[in-house]
Amino acid sequence: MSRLNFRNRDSLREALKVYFIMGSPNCTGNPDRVLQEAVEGGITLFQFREKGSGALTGDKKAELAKELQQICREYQIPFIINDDIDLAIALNADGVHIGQEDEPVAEVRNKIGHDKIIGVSVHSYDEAITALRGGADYFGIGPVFPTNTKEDAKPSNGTKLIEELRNKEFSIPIVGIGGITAENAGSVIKAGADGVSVITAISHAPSVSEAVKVLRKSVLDL
Ligand code: FQP
Ligand code: MG
Repeated sequence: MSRLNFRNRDSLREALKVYFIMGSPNCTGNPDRVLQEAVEGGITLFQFREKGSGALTGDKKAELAKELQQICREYQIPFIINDDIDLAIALNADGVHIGQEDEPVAEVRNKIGHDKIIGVSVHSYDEAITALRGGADYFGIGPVFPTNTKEDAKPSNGTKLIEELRNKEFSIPIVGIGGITAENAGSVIKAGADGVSVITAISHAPSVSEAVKVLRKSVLDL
């Protein structure tokens, strides 16, 4: 089967536009159903982040990951795994997302190979330089706005770092994260991000597909 090269910067910029992150702790209902509705609504990228209170582990985590990966495949949406490099390799996921407390980017690149996406969370200019040199494909920058989803979230910093990196001629794809909604998504794109990443704004919406459509509009119709 021929595949798109998701690591290509322009493909990645497109994929980052409406980036949904989710695991079972973020869903009140069935995670498969939530993702199914989200892909129908038009998300462009998905990250499996099985973390927080009640998170699945071991075989149960891997089972859920496979189910969600299958849904992504049907819609040709790249499937990224948060933190768990071994699971990403086992499932032949399209990529991984790592933070500053996770394995160094260069090590992760050695493990997963050159055709996989590596996203890295960065909170400063220095972290950005290190991640870029290590071989990151995109940066996740946030929290842009206050968020309750992540227990260890840093204070929100607005779009300052996104603007700073763009002013310093960083051309790497960037996605904003943290407290983003359809109302404030436009400001994140205007600051220089290629897309927005959300958990709760989609997973807790009364209508998941409607929430995705509204978010899509706020990002794509600028
Ligand atoms: N940005 C993104 C993305 N995804 C993430 N998971 C994070 C940032 C946060 O390691 P990290 O990454 O700091 O914390 P955790 O592992 O708890 O998520 F860019 F994809 F939107
Ligand atoms: Mg992490």
